[in-house]
Amino acid sequence: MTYIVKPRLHHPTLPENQLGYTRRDYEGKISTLCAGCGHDSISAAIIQACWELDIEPHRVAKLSGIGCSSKTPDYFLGNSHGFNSVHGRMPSVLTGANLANRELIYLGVSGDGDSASIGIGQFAHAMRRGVNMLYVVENNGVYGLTKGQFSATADQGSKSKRGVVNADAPVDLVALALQLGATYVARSFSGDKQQLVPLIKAGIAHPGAAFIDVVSPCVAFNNHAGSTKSYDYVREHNEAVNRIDFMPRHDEITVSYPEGEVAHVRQHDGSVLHLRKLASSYDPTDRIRAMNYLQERQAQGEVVTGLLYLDPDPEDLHGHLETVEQPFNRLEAADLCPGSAALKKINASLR
Ligand SMILES: Cc1ncc(C[n+]2csc(CCOP(=O)(O)OP(=O)(O)O)c2C)c(N)n1
Ligand code: SF4
Ligand SMILES: [Mg+2]
Repeated sequence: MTYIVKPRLHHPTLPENQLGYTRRDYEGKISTLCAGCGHDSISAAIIQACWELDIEPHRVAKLSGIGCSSKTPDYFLGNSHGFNSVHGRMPSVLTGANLANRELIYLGVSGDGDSASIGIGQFAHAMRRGVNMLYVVENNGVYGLTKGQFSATADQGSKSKRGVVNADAPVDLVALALQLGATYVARSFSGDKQQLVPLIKAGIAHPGAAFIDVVSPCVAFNNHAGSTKSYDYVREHNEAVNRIDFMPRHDEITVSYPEGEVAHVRQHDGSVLHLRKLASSYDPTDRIRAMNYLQERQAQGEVVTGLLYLDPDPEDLHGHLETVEQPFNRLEAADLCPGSAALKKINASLR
């Protein structure tokens, strides 16, 4: 409950990361979500990933829209910058913040209602522009906060808690992100921390538009038989294409794997992803193949999880626009005003 203040004391032997912080230093307020909500597990995975990456909390900007999922940034990274925006508007606020200061790590948290309905236009443009961010959708197939109406990601034929059958075709945000040009695309499950934590770590390190769709059951309104976003359904139909181990640039790489089962992908910043292939023919650097694979497996009723696509050498929005390196708040008047001689030259070139 938000009115109960979290105790600041913790066990003196809690492990610390390289900055001397414990996991507790990456937590936020006490969650007000329903006990068992998948969203809380995603918050725990974000906390774990940031702690393991030795991220200084003040370097993170977490932004969200409206919904149970969009409330969660209050429950992690309590010492980071945060902005809870309007329903479906997180991507444009994040894009603006990123353009103003590229030095922060941008974490967008949204829901399936927030991103696939009211915010679908904003979602599309953030992906196509290559905004450097990790965008996480906590996907439960319903509008949890407003009591469980079907969202646009609910599968056709799936049943609501009251037995109503969804007649509409679903929006697949992973397929959209792939089509729109996102350079890191993954799907995971809130109940699979082993898979989710490295996916979040690699997504944060990715210098472009990274998107993770996390199936996250709503225990209050969408966890019954007939739902395709329940804990039981996802556990039974989860088809992982690979397992990731993420090695940040400064880590000594000591892990060894059996030959033929691992793909090593080096990212632009020097970090390395070790992908243990579970589906032997799967190549995560082939966008078209990823799109086909997704459709094929979905037609078989499978929920495909893992790292589905990665461009190891992406260009982000700042690269497209050739912006200056320095954040706006550090630019002086002299940097922003070219002077009358330069202005005259520009005007003359337009005559
Ligand atoms: C402009 C606007 N329209 C509608 C609403 C009502 N509303 C609040 S949250 C929400 C849906 C949230 O669903 P989702 O993003 O899936 O989040 P969840 O609660 O399922 O995590 C809606 C429709 C609103 N707050 N603002
Ligand atoms: S209503 Fe659903 S999404 Fe919202 S907190 Fe409860 S279980 Fe989670
Ligand atoms: Mg939802």
